[in-house]
Amino acid sequence: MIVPSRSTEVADALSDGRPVVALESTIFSHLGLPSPANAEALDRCMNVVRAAGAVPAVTAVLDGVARVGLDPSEHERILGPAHKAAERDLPVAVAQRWEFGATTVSASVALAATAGVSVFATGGIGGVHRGAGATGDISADLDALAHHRVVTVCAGAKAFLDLPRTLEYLETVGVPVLGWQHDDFPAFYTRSSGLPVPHRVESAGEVATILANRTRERSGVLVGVPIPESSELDPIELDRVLADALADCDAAGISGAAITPFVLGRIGEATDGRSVPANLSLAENNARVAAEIAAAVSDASAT
Ligand code: PSU
Ligand code: MN
Repeated sequence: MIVPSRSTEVADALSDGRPVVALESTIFSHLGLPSPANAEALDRCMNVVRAAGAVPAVTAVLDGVARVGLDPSEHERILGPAHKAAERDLPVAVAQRWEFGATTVSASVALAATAGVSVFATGGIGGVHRGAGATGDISADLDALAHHRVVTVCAGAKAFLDLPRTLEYLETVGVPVLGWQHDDFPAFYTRSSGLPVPHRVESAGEVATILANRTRERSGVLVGVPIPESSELDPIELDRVLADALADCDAAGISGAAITPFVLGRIGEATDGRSVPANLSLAENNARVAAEIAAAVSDASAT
């Protein structure tokens, strides 16, 4: 089995029972955000986790080694072009000594769980793609949420996915979906997808208790945190932008793992970059909530 290498800071925090928050590297690479916003996103997420008293642990594969927690001198390495690494790619990235494998949500929750980190923050998760009935394109993120003992904190998923089917899938595989002080599953740039979450939670303590009382040893919990109101984009404009981005994706014959980065890039262009500050704001906000949850998980394990 893969044994990720933990930074000294992360290993020390875990052995002392202090809170740790895993962060994925795909969003900070060129696959997730354009430069220099990606560097700002990384800084803001790291800082907000530390300000809340937790230790940030970025996941990545560097020079063929799966890592949980990077040294600040290595941050530069995750801000550029990357090879996308989902969970199934991790053993390949090790065997073939990938210089930089950018870990997606599925790879990050797998590495976090193996390293003993219980809480993970990201921007948005992957999900069931529109038209999956024909293409079968369902993100490996969903299966990973079901099979690793990690709380994933996200702003929902982008509306270019099939959100009703994404929620159905999570129900089928037994992942509790919790709305953070909110009744709807969030849709990334907008606070509400129009789809209710099965359960609303008000506090980090509740999430920690839910994690502690799962019925399956290896299974996760998903928390949907709506984007802060002041950063939300206009839902009507966004619908149009998403429809255009998906049409462009079809016309360009893009398929498989390349779909998500392509559509993300198109949304950035079509909103004149206004999607980027929204993305930074929600990523930072998710990292803050994740740090609160990590603190509650540590407190619960100490008692
Ligand atoms: N959604 C975003 N930004 C992202 C991703 C998703 O808004 O950067 C990335 C995440 O790393 C996620 C991955 O795990 O895309 C999902 O890709 P796919 O659909 O190929 O499973
Ligand atoms: Mn896919």
